[in-house]
Amino acid sequence: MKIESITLRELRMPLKHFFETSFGRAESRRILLVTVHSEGVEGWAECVAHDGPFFSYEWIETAWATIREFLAPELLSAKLETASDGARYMAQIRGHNMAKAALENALWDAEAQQNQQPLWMLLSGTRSEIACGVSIGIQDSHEELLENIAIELAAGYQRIKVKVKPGWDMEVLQKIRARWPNIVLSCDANSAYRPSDLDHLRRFDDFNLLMIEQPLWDDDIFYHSSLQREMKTAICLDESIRHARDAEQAIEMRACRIINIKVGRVGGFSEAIAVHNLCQKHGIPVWCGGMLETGIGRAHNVALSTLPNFHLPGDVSASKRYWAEDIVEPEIEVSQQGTITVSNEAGRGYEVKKDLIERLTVRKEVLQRSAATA
Ligand code: OSB
Ligand code: MG
Repeated sequence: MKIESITLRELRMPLKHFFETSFGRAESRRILLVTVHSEGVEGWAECVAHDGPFFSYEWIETAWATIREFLAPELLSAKLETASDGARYMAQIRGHNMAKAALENALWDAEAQQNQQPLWMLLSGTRSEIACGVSIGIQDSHEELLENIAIELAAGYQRIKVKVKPGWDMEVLQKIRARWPNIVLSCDANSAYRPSDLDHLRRFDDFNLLMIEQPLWDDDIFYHSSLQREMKTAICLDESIRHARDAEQAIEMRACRIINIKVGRVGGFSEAIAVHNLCQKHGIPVWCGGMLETGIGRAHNVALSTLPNFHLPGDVSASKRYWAEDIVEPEIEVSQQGTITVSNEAGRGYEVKKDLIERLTVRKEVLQRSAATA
């Protein structure tokens, strides 16, 4: 795979509805898109870094600068056989997984197109349909949250996840369970609690939750393992799992019983597959997390979710929950049974709407293969 150039674009897109977590509220997104131009095809991917360093230290400006200064030059002078080789060329740059993932995933999309093969097959996926859940943010009132849950259940979603934090937890869960005693329900704290909250955290056990996601620090495994011993509810790690080695430690230490895989957080499809395979070997089910992606990142999440150990519904939901108009065609749609049927087109399976992308673009930079390596 010879890479002739790489295009970076920043888009501004308002969210249909604000999304609030324990670390803050987002009303809109700055979207970083990567296009890899290689031997007649365009591989597209989305960098899932957000507008500020809150979910992780990466944000759109660090990703843009790291890609431009360090990662893209590696790939533009590399000799790649396959997309996964890209990960090895970028490995000497520490961290910056979301920036790396955007490049590597664009290579996978390009490779799938060059092979005239659907991306999910290139990733060794085995499902033609994936199970979908929704993640519902903190709302202005309990009533609004309950109303939102009712809407998503009526749409067919198989699992409801609510964001929690101190002051938006026990009462909220009580009200949800009073109205829907039997739905598949989980919660995500995004690091809002501390080990000293143990007595409080134990009360999550009263709600028959599928899991509690990332209750403690974003970079912690050790204290989660102490906490898992004290709780019946399965802990799921999100932020703490940056690569397969983290997953291995977490499993060894029994810090969680479930792992959320976000392809951006772990640095790309190669590492996501490694985390998936490791979890499968140890009997730890995984599910695909979301980062409020546009259709491009979402298409990649759909493809990843076809791997066999994605046993639980992911945070991969319909485009229309986020965007007035998505930048792919068709938009990502979810059936009344809460499933997405995987596309059998070559590559990511969703066309990019180039005119719309051009109109939404506020910044663009083309990185060329240097004359010396051409
Ligand atoms: O922790 O899973 C998370 C959104 C932004 C940052 C972190 C998270 C989330 C979500 C939303 O839960 C998932 C989605 O709908 O894309
Ligand atoms: Mg999470």
